[in-house]
Amino acid sequence: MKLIIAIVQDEDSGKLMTSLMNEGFSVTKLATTGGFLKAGNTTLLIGVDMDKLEQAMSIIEKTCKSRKQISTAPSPVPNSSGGYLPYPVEVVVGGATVFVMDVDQFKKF
Ligand code: 2BA
Repeated sequence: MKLIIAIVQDEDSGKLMTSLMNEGFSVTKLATTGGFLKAGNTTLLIGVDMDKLEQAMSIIEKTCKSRKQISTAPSPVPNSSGGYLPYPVEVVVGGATVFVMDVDQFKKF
């Protein structure tokens, strides 16, 4: 068995959960925050049998779109008053960031 940890954008999470559950996958949704943008995103935990891994990955790939977001970064050089004013930067945020891990044991008590 494998555990898929998929970090996706909030906008994609509802559709992704529905698509996965329609195909019989069990999903747990966590409300998470990205370290760089410090904005909300969604992390899904999906436990899958080996033979269903590719199907789950393909649903994630098809459903999650990458988007551009504006963030701010501190200026690398000080301004005339010695401050470091933040300036806007454009970043492309996933698709999905996906980790696949081996599961040693899976039990429900
Ligand atoms: P955030 O950390 O908020 O990052 C949002 C987007 O900002 C990233 O999109 C990337 O395009 C950009 N970014 C991140 N760190 C950067 C940096 N040091 N300099 C410049 N740009 C940077 P994604 O790569 O698609 O990541 C989306 C979210 O997935 C991340 O949100 C984070 O929550 C998670 N993530 C990505 N890689 C990860 C990793 N190796 N481990 C854990 N979480 C990860």
